[in-house]
Amino acid sequence: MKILLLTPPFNLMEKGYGSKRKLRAGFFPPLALGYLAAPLIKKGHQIKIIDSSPLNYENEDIRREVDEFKPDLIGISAVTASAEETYSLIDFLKGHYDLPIVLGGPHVNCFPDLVFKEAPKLDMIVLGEGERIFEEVVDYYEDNKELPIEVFGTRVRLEDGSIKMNPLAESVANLDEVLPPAHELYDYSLYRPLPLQYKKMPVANILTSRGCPWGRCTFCFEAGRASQKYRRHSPERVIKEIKFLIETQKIKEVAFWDDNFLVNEDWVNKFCDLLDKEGIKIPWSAYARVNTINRSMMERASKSGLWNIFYGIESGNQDLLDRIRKGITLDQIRQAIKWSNQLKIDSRGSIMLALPGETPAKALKTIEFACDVDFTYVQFLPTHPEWGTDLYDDALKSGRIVPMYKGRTTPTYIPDGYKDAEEIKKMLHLAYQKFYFRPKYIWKHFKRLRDLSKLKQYFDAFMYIIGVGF
Ligand code: B12
Repeated sequence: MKILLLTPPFNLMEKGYGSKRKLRAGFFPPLALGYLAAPLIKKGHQIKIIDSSPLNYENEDIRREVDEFKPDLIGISAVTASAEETYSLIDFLKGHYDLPIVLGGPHVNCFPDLVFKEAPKLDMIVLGEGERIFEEVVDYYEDNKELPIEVFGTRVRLEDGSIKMNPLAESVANLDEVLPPAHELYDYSLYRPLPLQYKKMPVANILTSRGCPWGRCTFCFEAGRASQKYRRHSPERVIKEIKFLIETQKIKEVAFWDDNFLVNEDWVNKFCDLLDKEGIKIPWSAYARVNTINRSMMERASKSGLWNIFYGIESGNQDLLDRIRKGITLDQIRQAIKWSNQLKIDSRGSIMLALPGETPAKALKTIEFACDVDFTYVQFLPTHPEWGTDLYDDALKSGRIVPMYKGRTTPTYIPDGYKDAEEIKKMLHLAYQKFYFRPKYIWKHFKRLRDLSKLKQYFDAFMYIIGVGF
């Protein structure tokens, strides 16, 4: 059977990152679609993946692809930020083709009731981990030429318009049973991380775990509607995937997108030992929490290629960190960045300005803290309370939501401590200026500029900062 898997058209740079500059960066292969494809390919189905954002596709471009590929079934993956585009795509496709459309992804998991209302022509949704459920749906459809109405983990629109809600499916207990994503379906030339967030191209994104071992931060879906049990692959399985990617896709770097990669020192040590044993010498980056790392783990990882760590810092005010249930202290942040700097591992801190309870004075304290702690890079973003998170409820209690979402750098929430969105915007600009235009900072980075390829990345990074910070 022919199955087309899609992400909807979405201007990631403008709507996602909020940059006014047209930078083709910050894209990664859609892992979810690759995971869904792998077991289907094994069964002999023909799968095509269309990742609309990096292709710059509109609905009409997708129509061209449908005409060419002639799928029997279409699967779409959506995040809440791309919900509008997803609904418009479903409408558009249903207007032109009599094809069943199945929707899955984080948006569906957060708002399963809403999607059927907002996309009146949608046939079916898949809740939770999709691999096994979608396989079952496809098997049934292949035999009967209609969508099944009783598969666990699905909800289906019936002929009378009502929705059949099936029980949820169990998620996979042993993650190693899940086949690696069908990397061969991605066009790796389309993908590129943000400037200065990679050393060598092409970069592959890999997940070694599902779920977040902390899972309590109020701003994150992992803490609420879309939370899932934490599970991790064996180090052996991850090494196998990296080797496959090096051999078949000529991958030169890996970006681990786990919510927290540097957790469980034994796992990390075993993984690094295996990298060394297999002679895999590629740079890699990862996300971490400042309270689960330690110096020996970082040192071991750095010896086997770790060069860049992304830390969720959020604020330089302890009371605000506690309010969002971040579970970290300012001392832990200082300590983590001190270790990173000692071990020459780049650090990127992500900071949320205008959290509930924040005042301009507290924001200045956060900016000062970021400069003082000496991260390699920092991104400052205005708090965007995602509907359905605990932060959203908290935000409503002490501030107001501005409904217009125009990208991550546009304030959508004004805490009581601020006059208006303009004041938050000015604070964001000030944050970028204060952090990036310090003579000490500029000199430090000037010294790092050793080759021309780095120069191009610095130029792109400069344009990106101008795009989001000015
Ligand atoms: C990597 C990543 C990115 C990367 C790359 C995205 C990509 N191409 O894969 C980048 C940096 C580009 C990114 C951008 C954004 N991201 Co992001 N991202 C992630 C991250 C860390 C991993 C995603 C992933 O690969 N998961 C692994 C797969 C296997 O899980 P999955 O996507 O849930 O898919 C499974 C099921 O949902 C289901 N499924 C999914 N799709 C479909 C489709 C069908 C047909 C079926 C049947 C089933 C199905 O089956 C899959 C396999 O089991 C997640 C957090 C996380 N840990 O999941 C956030 C996450 C998805 N991102 C999030 C957000 C908010 C964004 C941005 C809006 C941020 C921003 N303002 O820019 C943008 C939106 C861009 C976009 N249009 O996708 C939120 C989404 C919340 C929500 N309610 O929608 C998440 C959940 C983070 C969070 N905890 O809040 N992101």
